[in-house]
Amino acid sequence: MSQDIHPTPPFDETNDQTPDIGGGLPVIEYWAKHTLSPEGPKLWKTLFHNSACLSCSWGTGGQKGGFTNEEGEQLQRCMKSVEAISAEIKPPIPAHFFDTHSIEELQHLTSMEADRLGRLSFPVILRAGKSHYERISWDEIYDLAAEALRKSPERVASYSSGRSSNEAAYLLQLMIRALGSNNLADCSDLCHAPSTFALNQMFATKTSVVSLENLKHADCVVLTGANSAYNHPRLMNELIKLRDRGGKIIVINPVMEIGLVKFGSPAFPIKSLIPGSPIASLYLLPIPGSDVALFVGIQKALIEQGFLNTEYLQAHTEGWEAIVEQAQANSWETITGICGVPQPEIEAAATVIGTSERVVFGWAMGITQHANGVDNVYSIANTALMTGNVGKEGAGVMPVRGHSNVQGFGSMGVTSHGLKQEMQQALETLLGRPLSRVKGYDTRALIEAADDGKIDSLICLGGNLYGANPDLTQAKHAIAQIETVIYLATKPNIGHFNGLAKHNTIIIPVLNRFENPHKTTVESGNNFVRLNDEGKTHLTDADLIPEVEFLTELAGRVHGEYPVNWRKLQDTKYVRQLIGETVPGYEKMKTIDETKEEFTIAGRILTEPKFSTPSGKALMFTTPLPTLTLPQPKDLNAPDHSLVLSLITARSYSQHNTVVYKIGDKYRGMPHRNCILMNSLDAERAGLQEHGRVTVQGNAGKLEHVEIIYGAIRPGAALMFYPEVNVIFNAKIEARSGTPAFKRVPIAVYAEAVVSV
Ligand SMILES: Nc1nc2c(c(=O)[nH]1)N[C@H]1C(S)=C(S)[C@@H](COP(=O)(O)OP(=O)(O)OC[C@H]3O[C@@H](n4cnc5c(=O)[nH]c(N)nc54)[C@H](O)[C@@H]3O)O[C@H]1N2
Ligand SMILES: Nc1nc2c(c(=O)[nH]1)N[C@H]1C(S)=C(S)[C@@H](COP(=O)(O)OP(=O)(O)OC[C@H]3O[C@@H](n4cnc5c(=O)[nH]c(N)nc54)[C@H](O)[C@@H]3O)O[C@H]1N2
Ligand code: SF4
Ligand SMILES: [Mo]
Repeated sequence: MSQDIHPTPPFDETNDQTPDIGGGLPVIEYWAKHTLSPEGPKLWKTLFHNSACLSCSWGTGGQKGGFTNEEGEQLQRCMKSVEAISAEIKPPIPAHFFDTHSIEELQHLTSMEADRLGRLSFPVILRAGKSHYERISWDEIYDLAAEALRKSPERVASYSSGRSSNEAAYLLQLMIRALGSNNLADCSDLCHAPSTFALNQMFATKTSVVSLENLKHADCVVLTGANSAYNHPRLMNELIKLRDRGGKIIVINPVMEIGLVKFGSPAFPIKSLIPGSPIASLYLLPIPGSDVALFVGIQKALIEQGFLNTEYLQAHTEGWEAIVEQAQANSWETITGICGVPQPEIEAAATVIGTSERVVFGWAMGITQHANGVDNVYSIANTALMTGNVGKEGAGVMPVRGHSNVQGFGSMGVTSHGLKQEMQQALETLLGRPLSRVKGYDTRALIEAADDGKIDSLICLGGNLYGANPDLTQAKHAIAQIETVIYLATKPNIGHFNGLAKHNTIIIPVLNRFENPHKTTVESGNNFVRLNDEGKTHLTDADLIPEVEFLTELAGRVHGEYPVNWRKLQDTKYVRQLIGETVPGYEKMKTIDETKEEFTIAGRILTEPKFSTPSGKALMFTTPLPTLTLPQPKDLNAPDHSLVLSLITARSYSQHNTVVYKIGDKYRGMPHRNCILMNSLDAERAGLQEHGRVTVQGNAGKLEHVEIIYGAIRPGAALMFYPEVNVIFNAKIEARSGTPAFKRVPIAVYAEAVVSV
């Protein structure tokens, strides 16, 4: 008999369209369909290539083959990896495609249609006043790009997404900083920036302190605001193994994500794949945005149950008394009133944490993408410290990162949030002068600055700046104020057709990770550096360029030989040497070309409670409980009878960020993109019905004809898919990290008027 505690209905109500387990046979069907299709041989070849998976930060694959994780365990590729590769090995966009399709036509493409156009395979430009993208020569590209970079440094910016290599990331930031600009906006600004900020304040580190090996020793995992069954599938194997060895898992999420209840993993074909393995021992469903209150509640219960580790707090932390006081001062009524989780469930969570020996606290976007995202992270880490769970084997704080190399971008210095002292000094020595003291624009600040006409030139290393931002109308308008925008990309996306510059928009087709003619490296969310071997592209007659080649050529034209011989750096071995000399913890990069030794970055994994803060202790910060209100319908320009809900904007099962691979989400029972997942109680309270069509109105726009889907989600909350939904709201911004509150968006929902004749 299972001892697992799950909330009673109506929270765990599901609709009949959804499967009983996450993962399971559909995963195998997907593998079979793709690997046995005409693209199969190419897919297999790529899967076996010695390079890291393109998709998520879990970081599977590398020198020991595509299927191995850093512990040398085999069969670690998931279906998401196949999905990502399959999108990259598509045929090229036909040579005359852009001649026959105007920009106006292209602006009507959905995300999925844009991706399905094929691989970008020749450079194009859209000139002011022209109706079509047209081919452009490399000479003209370099002339235009160099001229764009020669504008005054504070008017030049970059944006990047975490799929490119460490080498490209390092070169990008060196080129921009050598101009005297710190405008290095990055997708992490929209993602884990609150984790980076909070961990740096508390522990003087910016990343997870847990290694994969460490995770294998945990006897409890608290997974908050992360839908890992969709977004980090190989983490699920670790959770299954943890349950098998008698450990406990607490899941905290306003949505009952089926894969976090039970997951069928192909890695365990007999015992797990079909029946599914239990994941959550305890599943708590808080009100979106209330995690601080919930964690303060857990802290209160830990104190009441005698689990406060005072000895540890005294020896290894500062500021703990205020945290204890805060937990004691807030009443149970206040806490449960804010988070909506009953006291016995919070107490049960505290008992599980308090009686476990080694607890790992993991989290993702459900924690960071809130107006108080930094406080959310503080409250999780405070809970970990109160139980002595940071700085020991098998325990710690583990932000579950996004893109496959987003963490590497941070390590390489692609950030506008300030560098580690050591790295700043190393760069200043290299540049022979101080870095600019003008704070750079992060992603939101970049959009605001562009909107105000303060940006002349923007270079985008991957990503979809337009589609990833809230308020797409503003994003489009803002990008349109920039004179020159240069996109380096592997595939077309809606940003290339809607994020258009005032004068010139240039799209440069690049080789991806498994196609580059040179070696590259990436860093996983577990702080492990992977070496990717050289590869070949299937686009034989195409005119693509490696990112490193483009960046070094451009930098050479702008900077001459300052501060390095850029053209020499086209051999990425020399970039790795520079990285080894200037990036803290990356010393082993200097010799990786000879040794081929992939490595864990020095100083990141904490197995002893010794922190790099000035006092050597972890600093704890109090976390004000959030006041969670929702506007009135009229504040959103909606009819008075509208239902106001707090909307979670998230990923469907088959998408990678702004790129949609398939329109439905079978695990949540959402058949297409224009659906809203809500609790039946809410709908019925407002006189709405399942499959009814509604208008969903935010503070910046509305979506019409949206289909209601009933699901296992807290009453008062709803879920829709990004990027489509980004058109309806302008998000609140977390003040310390700049991250938008994508997970608590106030919306008004109302039935469409029935036109009578
Ligand atoms: N296949 C695939 N893999 C991916 C990605 C992808 O798009 N596709 N994207 C990559 C990137 S860049 C990232 S950042 C990660 C994203 O990985 P996730 O963070 O898992 O992605 P989201 O879809 O944003 O899901 C957030 C989860 O938080 C929950 N949540 C929302 N609000 C709250 C709240 O207030 N409190 C709590 N406790 N939970 C809440 C939601 O219900 C949802 O389950 O995945 C990475 N991996
Ligand atoms: N409403 C809402 N908005 C969100 C989020 C949310 O949860 N809700 N999540 C936010 C998060 S966590 C993130 S990380 C951002 C994601 O924001 P981005 O990282 O900007 O967007 P992606 O969709 O990942 O970018 C995909 C594009 O990258 C390009 N690309 C892929 N591989 C490569 C490569 O190797 N090199 C180059 N040069 N280009 C490549 C392709 O052109 C592809 O179309 O979105 C954010 N926006
Ligand atoms: S878990 Fe992430 S890194 Fe591992 S194979 Fe799947 S998508 Fe790739
Ligand atoms: Mo992300």
